[in-house]
Amino acid sequence: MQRMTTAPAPIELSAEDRARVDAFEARVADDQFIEPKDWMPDAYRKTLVRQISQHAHSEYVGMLPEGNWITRAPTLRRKDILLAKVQDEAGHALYLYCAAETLGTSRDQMTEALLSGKAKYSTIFNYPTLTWADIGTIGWLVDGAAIMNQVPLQRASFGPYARAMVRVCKEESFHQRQGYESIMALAQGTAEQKAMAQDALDRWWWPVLMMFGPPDDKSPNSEQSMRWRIKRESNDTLRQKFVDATIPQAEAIGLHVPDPALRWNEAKNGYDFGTPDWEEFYAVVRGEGPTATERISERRAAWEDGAWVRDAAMAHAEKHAALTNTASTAKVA
Ligand code: FAQ
Repeated sequence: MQRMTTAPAPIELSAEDRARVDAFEARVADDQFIEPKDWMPDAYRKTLVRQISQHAHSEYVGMLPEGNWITRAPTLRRKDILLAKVQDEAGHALYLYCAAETLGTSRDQMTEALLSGKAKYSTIFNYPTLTWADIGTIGWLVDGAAIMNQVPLQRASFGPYARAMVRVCKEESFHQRQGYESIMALAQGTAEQKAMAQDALDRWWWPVLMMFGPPDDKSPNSEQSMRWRIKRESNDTLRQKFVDATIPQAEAIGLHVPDPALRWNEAKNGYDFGTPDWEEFYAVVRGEGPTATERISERRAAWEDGAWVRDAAMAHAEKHAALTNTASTAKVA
């Protein structure tokens, strides 16, 4: 007997749920912010937790490559700037963890996901910082790429994420400028300093282009995230904008971007450029990056070493709450 094949039946929503979904979608389409207490589809909540927590982890792990150079900064001024910058990254992680917490996930759950490898963080922080020029290059290019990606996120549909991005973008702008100024000093310095700046650009260029994520036709989350107005611009659009903004900056300080395919395309009013090594990207995403093991073990050690501080803060809060309760009970009596 021949079996009839039928398409799976679409999930039926109750009239009440249909009305909620319609109202949610209308608000998103009208560019209104969705706030934590508003009703939202589960999948929207999950996507936000995924993206915001991974963004927070990136800021948090992202302190390590530069933190590694604080004691070795060449002057007191550079040390001061670097210390402030690394502290800013910790602050960004905190705003983002707080924004994710408003969606009903806890800091402990997010940390567990990072340390167990379940949650990702940006591939870029799995590369080593070998010389002082790497620090200027991170400010110039990594913060530069981060801003390019984060400016549109200031208009993300989820209010707490969008508002966190406003402050983050202001600080990242400062980071980008200090990085460019630092790399400019090297590029205009001695022949050895210029060579060090060029070597850093050679090593960081392609990993920075990978920060924007896979090409649009290989990006499984983009379509839905753009429909929900979480992402406002596609991975490839932002990568192109970054290349167009950065090439003149490299040329202005006499550095050479290591891409033989790079050329100005008058018709598209932008640069044509080569293809990043996507195999390398996916390997780093899988946790096989050059410094992946070191980064996670440092974060695990920091979490474990800080346990007594969290315990002490909880004990203090409980003692304070008990005292307040006793005082208010006495007042009522
Ligand atoms: N690294 O479908 P898509 C910074 C994953 S902050 C690792 O395109 P989506 C500040 C992606 O998660 C840098 N994984 O995904 C700083 C997904 O896997 P999943 C971080 C990546 O979410 C500077 C899969 O590939 N910024 O640097 C990467 O629509 C200096 C498929 O990809 C943000 O997080 C990657 N590069 O688009 C700190 C910005 N790319 O999760 C210290 C917010 C993709 O389904 C020093 N995030 N994947 O398992 C976003 O805009 C987006 O999440 C994208 C990815 C664009 C990163």
